[in-house]
Amino acid sequence: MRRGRRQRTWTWPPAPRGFSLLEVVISLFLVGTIMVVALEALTAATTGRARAGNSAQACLLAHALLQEIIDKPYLEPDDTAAFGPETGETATGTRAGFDDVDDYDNWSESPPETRDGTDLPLSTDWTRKVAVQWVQPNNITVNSPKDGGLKQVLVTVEYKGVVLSQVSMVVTKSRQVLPAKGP
Ligand SMILES: [Ca+2]
Ligand SMILES: [Ca+2]
Repeated sequence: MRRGRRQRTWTWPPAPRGFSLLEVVISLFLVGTIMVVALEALTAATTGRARAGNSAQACLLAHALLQEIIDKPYLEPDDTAAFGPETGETATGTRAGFDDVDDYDNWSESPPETRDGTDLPLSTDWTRKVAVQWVQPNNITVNSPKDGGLKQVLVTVEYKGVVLSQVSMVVTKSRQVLPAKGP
């Protein structure tokens, strides 16, 4: 008796086979890893862009206020001069009454505002502070207990309590500008 033989059938191209469980698991792992890396890169790029934008805004806020201050006369032009605001100059709670450089000493505003007290746009969470001090004529890095003709102005800008910008300048008495007196 002759035993029947099974015939094998070959096809071309070979019939596609499915993925094994191991291949599926490896693929899922690779896709997951790539997504995590991509998300981290996207987050880093977004954070970096926001940080650069904040730095630029801090720089603008600091320089705008510094320019306003150094444009003022070195000494009080109208009243008996005092270091800091003279009588009545803080009555409005704004910078509107400030008319000499040292009036701005210890000024702090949050959010930053215009001279008349109007909040600047997009300034929530921002703070500007000013410190003014006499410095020594022969070494402007050293404070002076008296007026030697030089005042250093330091403007600090913070975002959510973190200092992002500090700019300073020394104003000299020789460039003092007094208002014209009428007849
Ligand atoms: Ca003043
Ligand atoms: Ca003053």
